[in-house]
Amino acid sequence: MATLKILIFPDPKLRTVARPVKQVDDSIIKLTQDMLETMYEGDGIGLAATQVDVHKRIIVIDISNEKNDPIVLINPKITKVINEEIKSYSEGCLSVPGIFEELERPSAVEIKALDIDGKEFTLVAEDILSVVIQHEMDHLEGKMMVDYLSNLKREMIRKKMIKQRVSK
Ligand code: GNR
Ligand code: NI
Repeated sequence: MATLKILIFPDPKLRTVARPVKQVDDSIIKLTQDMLETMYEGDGIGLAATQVDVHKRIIVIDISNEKNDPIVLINPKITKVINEEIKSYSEGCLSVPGIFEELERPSAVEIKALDIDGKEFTLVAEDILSVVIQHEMDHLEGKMMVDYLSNLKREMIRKKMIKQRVSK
């Protein structure tokens, strides 16, 4: 197992649209293991392959307190959006370290994806799981949480990230 380097906003590679996985083979399994290790090391609850500069449609998530309940989603598709209710949640991102912003999203989604065995499954997600899945699926489209903020706020965050990068 290995940890991977996480791209930091405003790295333009974070804007890449990820491509579907053709076959869930050993290299994909190893990648998901490395992504999980990277996510746990960063104290994250989700990670999209985009964030580690791999532009394939793969997401890992673990919202358990014990960090022992990993979920792998390959080629995920949102098949239903419960749009009647919009909920606000304070979101963070491993690619925008130290920034937390309240964002509004549909409260629940139904997703279809392939698991680590290449088998399709359906997941109905609510609350934090729904938020994280929508956040990660945005990454696969090259979209980030800062895109929902005002231009002014995004610009302040961009400057802060560049300053942090220089001082590291
Ligand atoms: O670790 C993370 N926490 C989080 C909190 C609220 C909403 C979304 C997230 S995802 C984030 C990890 C990350 O950057 N995933 O892309
Ligand atoms: Ni993120």
